[in-house]
Amino acid sequence: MTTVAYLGLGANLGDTHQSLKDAIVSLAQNAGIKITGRSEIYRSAPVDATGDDYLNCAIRLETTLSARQLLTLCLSIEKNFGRERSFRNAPRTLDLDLLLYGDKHINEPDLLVPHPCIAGRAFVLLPLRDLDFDLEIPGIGRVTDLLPHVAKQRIELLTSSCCPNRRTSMV
Ligand code: PH2
Ligand code: MG
Ligand code: MG
Repeated sequence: MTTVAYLGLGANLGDTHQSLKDAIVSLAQNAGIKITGRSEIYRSAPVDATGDDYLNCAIRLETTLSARQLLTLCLSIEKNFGRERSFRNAPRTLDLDLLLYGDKHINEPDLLVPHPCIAGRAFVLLPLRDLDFDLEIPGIGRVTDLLPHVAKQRIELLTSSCCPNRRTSMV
């Protein structure tokens, strides 16, 4: 059985653009993962965090892995990229967040799906809209309806390549 999942990628330490690209390659090397879409890459101001601007993007994948296996894989890839967890939301070489796993709700201490921060963050919503314009976040609402509420967050497009769904405005 396969499940469609969405991951959010972020980095604000080191060669961030290269790290996002390499992380996608690392994920694709797993036999249980088929990447079916990647968003544009955005530069965004840190939200509830310090340090340099982030680069962010998101990917869609089909996977035979469970949500727990996917989380474990993400954590191990983050570690391979030199991620250190010195304090909450510390600058990081790579952050891989499991945003959505099918239409599942998961409520475990270290695994909350949908990701609890999806609704309030432009750096998650804009990449998700690139991937699927009509995406509905289970129990929360449509990405396009959430975007106007985060319109004040500073975010700009870094790449412009792959996404027919992309619109420049948040409303
Ligand atoms: N990630 C955070 C906290 N704040 N801000 C931006 N712009 N991008 C992020 O990926 C990000 C953040 C916690 O994971
Ligand atoms: Mg995160
Ligand atoms: Mg994370």
